[in-house]
Amino acid sequence: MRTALITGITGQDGAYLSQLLLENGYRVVGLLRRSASADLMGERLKWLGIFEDVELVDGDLTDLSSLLRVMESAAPDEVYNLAAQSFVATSWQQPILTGAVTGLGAVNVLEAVRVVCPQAHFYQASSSEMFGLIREPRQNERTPFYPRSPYGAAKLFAHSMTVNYRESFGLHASSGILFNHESPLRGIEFVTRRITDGVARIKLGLTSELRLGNLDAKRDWGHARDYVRAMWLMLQQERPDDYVVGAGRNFSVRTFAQIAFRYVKLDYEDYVKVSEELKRPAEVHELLSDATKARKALGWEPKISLEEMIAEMVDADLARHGAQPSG
Ligand code: NDP
Ligand code: GDR
Repeated sequence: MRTALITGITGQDGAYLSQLLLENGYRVVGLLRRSASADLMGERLKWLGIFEDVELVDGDLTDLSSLLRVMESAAPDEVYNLAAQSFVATSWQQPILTGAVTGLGAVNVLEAVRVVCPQAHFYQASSSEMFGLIREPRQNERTPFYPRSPYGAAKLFAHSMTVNYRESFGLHASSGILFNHESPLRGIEFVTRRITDGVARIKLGLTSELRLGNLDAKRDWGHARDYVRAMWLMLQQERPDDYVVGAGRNFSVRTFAQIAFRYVKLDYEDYVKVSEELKRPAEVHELLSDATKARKALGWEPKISLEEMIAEMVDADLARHGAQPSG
């Protein structure tokens, strides 16, 4: 039985990746940071019905000693570094924490792998936010980076260190440069969940408006369930490498809202209000992937359409607020 260690197991991707690995017969060990609200942890794993099937071990990305200990006890064949301060807007308010967790934290994991289990295959959760102010209309592995937030800059540092550990120490270290991926398990602060939760509340008469920031930003959105499969495929390759993963088409926040409201037979223009304070100090206006390499080398294809994903997310939010699915 192969063992996978996942940092960030309690997040959106950690939950779906755990499910995929369990289905493939893995022993799944996840890093859990200490919380005073321990009883509230693991909600996403519970939602997927796999909470009892994973092993959770204490540790924090900023504490190298805890990572060394966890590597020794878990003895992983594969390590997926998904933990991060992952909300871009917060990274301007907490730039030092974001650097410590999202940037240096990745180096702590790389160090622990190098010292304890150098044969393990390592995955770094890199991000399309590293492209920031885009240098090419479609971004692939050769597109220059231009991060626009402390988050993007921290991810670029972690990404560069992953390449460096591969080239300096021969680690089987790969990076997935993933474009936005969403699901019913997306954190409530991200724009897609904010919209689908708002749609559900409005439909049920719990509120009468939805406040959003920049409606013109465009993102290349996919479903997390599709994207964690790409992570796993990368670690099954003989040689480590970097891959862009995205659907290859983008939509504006406005269009996402339009589709979500239309799904419950409402018009977004009647409910969406723009709040200046939800706009960012520096915006990533648009992102669009060229995932040719992942398609060819990994045989990866996304299977879930944007419309299917939005329907699933709205239905899940309606159910969370106590209603029946509408579709
Ligand atoms: P989430 O924000 O849902 O999950 C982040 C995870 O990191 C949580 O499990 C969180 O734990 C954990 N974490 C945060 N700080 C620490 C710490 N100091 N020590 C240990 N664990 C910590 O992110 P996603 O699942 O959406 O994303 C997974 C990764 O992929 C992230 O690195 C993200 O930046 C990156 N990424 C995401 C994309 C997306 O569209 N979703 C696209 C590209 C990259 P807790 O539950 O305790 O808060
Ligand atoms: P992003 O995701 O910053 O792309 O990072 P987010 O959903 O937060 O924003 C996407 C775009 O929508 C605009 N926007 C709003 N965003 C939020 N959160 N709330 C709003 O009300 C709102 N209105 C408009 C934003 O300005 C932005 O342009 C996500 C995270 O998962 C990162 O961790 C990951 O690396 C990248 O995706 C790829």
